[in-house]
Amino acid sequence: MKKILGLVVSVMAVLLLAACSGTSGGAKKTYTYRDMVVGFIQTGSEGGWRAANTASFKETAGELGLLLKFYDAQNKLENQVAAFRNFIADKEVNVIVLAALETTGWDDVLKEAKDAGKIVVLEDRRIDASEDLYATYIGSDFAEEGRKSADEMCKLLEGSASKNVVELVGNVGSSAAKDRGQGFREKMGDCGIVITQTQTANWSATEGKAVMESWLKQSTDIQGVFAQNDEMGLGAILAIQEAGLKPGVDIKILSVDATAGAFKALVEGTLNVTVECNPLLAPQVYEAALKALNGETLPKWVPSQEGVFRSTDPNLAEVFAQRKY
Ligand code: GYE
Repeated sequence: MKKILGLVVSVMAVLLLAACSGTSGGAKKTYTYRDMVVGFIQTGSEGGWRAANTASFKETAGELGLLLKFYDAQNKLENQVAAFRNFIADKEVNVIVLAALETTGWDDVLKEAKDAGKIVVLEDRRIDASEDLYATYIGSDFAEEGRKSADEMCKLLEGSASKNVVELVGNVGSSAAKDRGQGFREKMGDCGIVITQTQTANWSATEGKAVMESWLKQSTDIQGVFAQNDEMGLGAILAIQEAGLKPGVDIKILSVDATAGAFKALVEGTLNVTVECNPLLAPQVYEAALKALNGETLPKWVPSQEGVFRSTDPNLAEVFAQRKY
């Protein structure tokens, strides 16, 4: 009798324990996209690349059936940090996606998000923070884009007696600007390129034109322009034309992104090269977030695959016609 009683008590204790631990023998919840509520903190709307990146997140959210709460920080870091904290406080949000304006200043909010049990995925821009504070980073190898840019500029300036290149920089705190500049400098020495001017034009066509105008007033002994994005390159092209010179001929122009504006300039011959930077990252980001929600450990960086497009490419018009952005 005592044995039976002891057995009954033991079984009840196990069931009680299981019930308290919430497992009660039931399977662990498996999340689907319909369970995902994503707080997305975008940089702003500074150009064609950014418009395509935003569209990717909005369109893919609709296709997958997840709820996207989109925030445009209007290129202000303080807005991004505030939005981050709002999404942490928002009980509905279980995933936070960040396109960081700057590489630094994220440790506090990332720790707060971790403590709140929120999944964080970095998209587009990498940051300087401990890897255990985010699930993964989905974005380009900007340093490789910089190295590709230098290699292509070397080809454009082959045979030129001088190889003076001016550099239009994105916003200086961003990983895209830092890494593209670093990559370009790693390889420019291979052919004797000298950077004679470098200045930020904040990813903007208007600022790119103004900066290029100021450089041309100082000297026209410029053989190449390395613009860290297409908008600034297109601005430089206008300034070169207004100075009575032929962009793409008198001065070689290379930019980064491969947006529609750049393809138009490639076809016209005013732009020589655009190095692709893929903005259509949402499918990879949402897939990574779902895996993280379901407890999977992810690689800390998933680089995008990207190409190079030149005004001399034989099938340029056909390629342009098939592109999404
Ligand atoms: O090159 C530029 C945008 O982070 C890769 O940001 C992105 C960059 C892109 O403003 O056009």
